[in-house]
Amino acid sequence: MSRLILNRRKFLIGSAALTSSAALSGCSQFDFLGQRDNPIRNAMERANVLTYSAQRALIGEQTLAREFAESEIRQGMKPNGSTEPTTPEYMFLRQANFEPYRLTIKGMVDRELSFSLAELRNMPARTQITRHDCVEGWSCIAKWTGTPLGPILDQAGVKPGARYCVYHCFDNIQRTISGDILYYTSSDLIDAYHPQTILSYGLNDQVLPVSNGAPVRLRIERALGYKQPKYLHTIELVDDLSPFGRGQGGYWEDNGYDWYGGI
Ligand SMILES: Nc1nc2c(c(=O)[nH]1)N[C@H]1C(S)=C(S)[C@@H](COP(=O)(O)O)O[C@H]1N2
Ligand SMILES: [Mo]
Repeated sequence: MSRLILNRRKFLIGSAALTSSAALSGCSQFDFLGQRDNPIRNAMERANVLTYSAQRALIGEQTLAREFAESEIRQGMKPNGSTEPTTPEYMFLRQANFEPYRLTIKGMVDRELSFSLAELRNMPARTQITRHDCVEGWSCIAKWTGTPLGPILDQAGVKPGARYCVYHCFDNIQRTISGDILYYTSSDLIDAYHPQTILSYGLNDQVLPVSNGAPVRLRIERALGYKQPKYLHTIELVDDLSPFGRGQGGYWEDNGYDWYGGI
């Protein structure tokens, strides 16, 4: 963990230094942008691709969240937040036993892809026993089974400028006079490609129940509970989180929770 933080920090210092020296040079100085071989221009161009490729460079350095033994599973996974979505789309899928469900990968990808539940279940699976920590102050150890997200993103072909995955969910977490607010959250690509990040369809050796996010919920094991989107239907690759919700990268993030939400 500390190694990763160090790397993230170095990475941030590096890019901040670049930004500030470019800023110091002042707007009127930006004529050099038209010159092909200007070193500052080259550095700025590299800063743009720093998004996907710099994140990829850190991926090898990732630490794993702690995994537990079967004997440490002491209780069922406590359902929290939405536990029974009532949107028409979700109710339709639920009564059809999720047969027509599709998970879509879209946005800054070379090809938009979608997968049925059967297709996801036929992909290589990973099972992990981990601890879920909710900011409300409780935690549960549970066994999650699903398909790793990284290879699926590779199939879609993440475009070089992409920086985040936005996770769109079916449930109306809040109803307001201007309409339903649907749950969403987001992560960087480091967390998306983390080896323990799985599209989970199994919980404690059973089919994932509706109360815990059926048919598919994402696990990002080094993040807090609100970064574990249930009722997931679309993963959108983007370079900017501001167009979604109130612009903070998630439903709870829009309500003041930290975006990174790391443990
Ligand atoms: N779609 C969706 N995902 C969600 C939530 C939610 O309300 N809707 N709540 C979050 C919070 S705060 C927690 S603690 C966990 C709860 O997951 P669980 O019901 O499996 O315990 O889901 C997270 N993901
Ligand atoms: Mo939570």
